[in-house]
Amino acid sequence: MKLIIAVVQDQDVNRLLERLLDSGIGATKLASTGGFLKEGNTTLLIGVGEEQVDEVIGLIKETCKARKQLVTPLAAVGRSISAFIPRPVEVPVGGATIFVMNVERFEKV
Ligand code: 2BA
Repeated sequence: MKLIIAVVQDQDVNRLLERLLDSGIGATKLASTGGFLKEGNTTLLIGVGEEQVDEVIGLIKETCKARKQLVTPLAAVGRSISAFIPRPVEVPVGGATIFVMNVERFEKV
């Protein structure tokens, strides 16, 4: 068995959960915060058999879009404003950040 950990944008998560449910795949949704932007995103825990990993990654690719988000550089690194006025810059975010891990043991009791 594998555990897929997928960090996705909030805007995509409901459609992705619907697609997973339609395919009979269970998921747990956790509220999370990106370390760089310090904004909300969503982390899904998805436990599947090894043969379903590619199907899940395919659904994530179809559902989760890359977007651009504005970030003010000094705010992001937490330094005080001194010599210049910070200008927001665009950073690309997503579609999704995906980790696939081996599950040593799985039980529902
Ligand atoms: P954040 O950490 O808020 O990052 C949002 C986006 O900001 C990133 O999009 C990336 O394009 C940019 N970014 C991140 N760190 C940067 C840096 N040091 N310099 C310049 N730009 C930077 P994604 O790469 O698509 O990541 C989206 C979210 O996925 C991240 O939100 C974070 O929550 C998660 N993530 C990404 N890589 C990860 C990793 N190696 N481990 C755990 N979570 C990760």
